[in-house]
Amino acid sequence: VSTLNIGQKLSEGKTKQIFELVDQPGLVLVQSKDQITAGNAARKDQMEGKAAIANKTTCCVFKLLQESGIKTAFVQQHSETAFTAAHCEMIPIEWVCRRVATGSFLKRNPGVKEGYRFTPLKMEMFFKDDANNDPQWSEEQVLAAKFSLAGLTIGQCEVDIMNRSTVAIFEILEKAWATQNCTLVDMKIEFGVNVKTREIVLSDVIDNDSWRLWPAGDRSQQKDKQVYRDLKEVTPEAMQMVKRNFEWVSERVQLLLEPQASGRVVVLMGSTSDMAHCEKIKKACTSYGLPCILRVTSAHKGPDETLRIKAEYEGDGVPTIFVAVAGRSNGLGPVMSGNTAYPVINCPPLTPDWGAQDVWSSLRLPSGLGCSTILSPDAAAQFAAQIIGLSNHLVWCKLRASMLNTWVSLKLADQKLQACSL
Ligand SMILES: Nc1ncnc2c1ncn2[C@@H]1O[C@H](COP(=O)(O)OP(=O)(O)OP(=O)(O)O)[C@@H](O)[C@H]1O
Ligand SMILES: *[C@@H]1O[C@H](CO)[C@@H](O)[C@H](O)[C@H]1NC(C)=O
Ligand SMILES: *[C@@H]1O[C@H](CO)[C@@H](O)[C@H](O)[C@H]1NC(C)=O
Ligand SMILES: *[C@@H]1O[C@H](CO)[C@@H](O)[C@H](O)[C@H]1NC(C)=O
Ligand SMILES: CC(=O)N[C@H]1CO[C@H](CO)[C@@H](O)[C@@H]1O
Ligand SMILES: [Mg+2]
Repeated sequence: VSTLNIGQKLSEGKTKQIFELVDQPGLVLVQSKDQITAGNAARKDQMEGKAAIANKTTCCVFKLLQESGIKTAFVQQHSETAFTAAHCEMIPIEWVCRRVATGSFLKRNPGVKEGYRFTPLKMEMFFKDDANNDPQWSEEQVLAAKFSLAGLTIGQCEVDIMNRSTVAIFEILEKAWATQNCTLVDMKIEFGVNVKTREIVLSDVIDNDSWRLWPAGDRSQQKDKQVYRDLKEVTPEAMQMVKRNFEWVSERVQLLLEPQASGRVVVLMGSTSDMAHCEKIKKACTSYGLPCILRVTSAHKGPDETLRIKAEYEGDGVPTIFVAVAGRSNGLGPVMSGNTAYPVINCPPLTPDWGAQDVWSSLRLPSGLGCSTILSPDAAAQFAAQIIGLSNHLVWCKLRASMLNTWVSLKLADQKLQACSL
């Protein structure tokens, strides 16, 4: 535990305190309290160790999101019960995202049966207003409020970005929990405006208060705070059960950060003259957390070696994608494709002089071959990641976040262009 120079308390709520950090302008310390509340604090009990569990849950979840590429306020864990985060001005809206209908949704939408699955996900917004029990708001109401935080006015563009981000965050957590045979039923999150960068980032915390989790999709085994809300009477035994459920989650939340499946990309190049092209593939694979191995072999000049190298990677059971990099006539990819059940991607380094002719050696193939051809080294790596991502949630989460970030940059670029041309 490093020592922080803790400054004045900036705010305090029902579950946490926010402190300024004297030596780190722009950052705050988020300190959890050992208190569990429900029904807007109508019920309140101390639960020893709850803060530590909440902190661990938040830290693991934010780490998963951060490593995936989602922009969050989280910086790092500080102690058992605290973490440092970017100082944000909070947007007073709770974004709720649902996969399965349950809880308050059923009350507000009579007739809908519990267990109804939303595809696409159902989005709802609630204005954070304790005095009025957090009323549900429409998009138009959010826009009409014209919130201004850290110098940023919350308009259509900002609402769209939060909406899209909430969906991506839900899908990432849903995918991660699925590895533990757990259904993420619904989730609520909050966004803030980073006071330094004026960016909208996921803020506050994500812990048991924030979601419903049903192991094996079974509501009767739920492990979230609903168990506490549903208690008829708060007895020491009942609180022990709530705590055991919380501990069940905190044991598993760590597993969300661990890969559940292996995978690798093996780039075969016909000659080291294509090394720069191959290094680009490797760099892009690394950005998805995919191990990438470079080998030199020519299917024309050393077919025995090519097949021996192939056998090396078929022999240890690690799911492998071969990328063939061969200039002029690409014999490498098609020969590999005809002799392995693993996927093969041709990524020929085409040259301006003969490229238009050379590409046909990758495209026009004997029957029975299923190799694909992707010209851009980045795109070849992305396609390999998409295949591995079918069984590896950490890779899938990076792809999902990258798709969100691309969408957001386009949106912001358009907004900037419109502002300039006004
Ligand atoms: N990174 C951050 N920077 C600044 N403030 C933050 C940050 N993260 C959380 N906060 C704020 O800290 C305050 C205390 O949090 P807490 O969750 O305890 O409040 P609360 O009583 O639940 O009230 P609320 O209904 O606003 O959540 C909240 O106002 C929250 O928005
Ligand atoms: C809370 O944060 C600290 C900071 O490093 C971390 O080590 C700890 O595991 C977290 N919480 C719990 C419950 O352990
Ligand atoms: C969020 O996006 C979805 C899909 O585009 C849309 O149907 C919904 O109205 C949006 N909700 C809000 C609150 O912006
Ligand atoms: C999830 O369920 C499957 C099938 O029932 C089982 O094989 C697997 O071990 C379970 N995984 C976890 C993490 O519980
Ligand atoms: C706020 C909250 O209740 N968080 C819980 C989420 O999950 C962990 C797992 O044990 C609990 O300890 C937390 O208290
Ligand atoms: Mg709160």
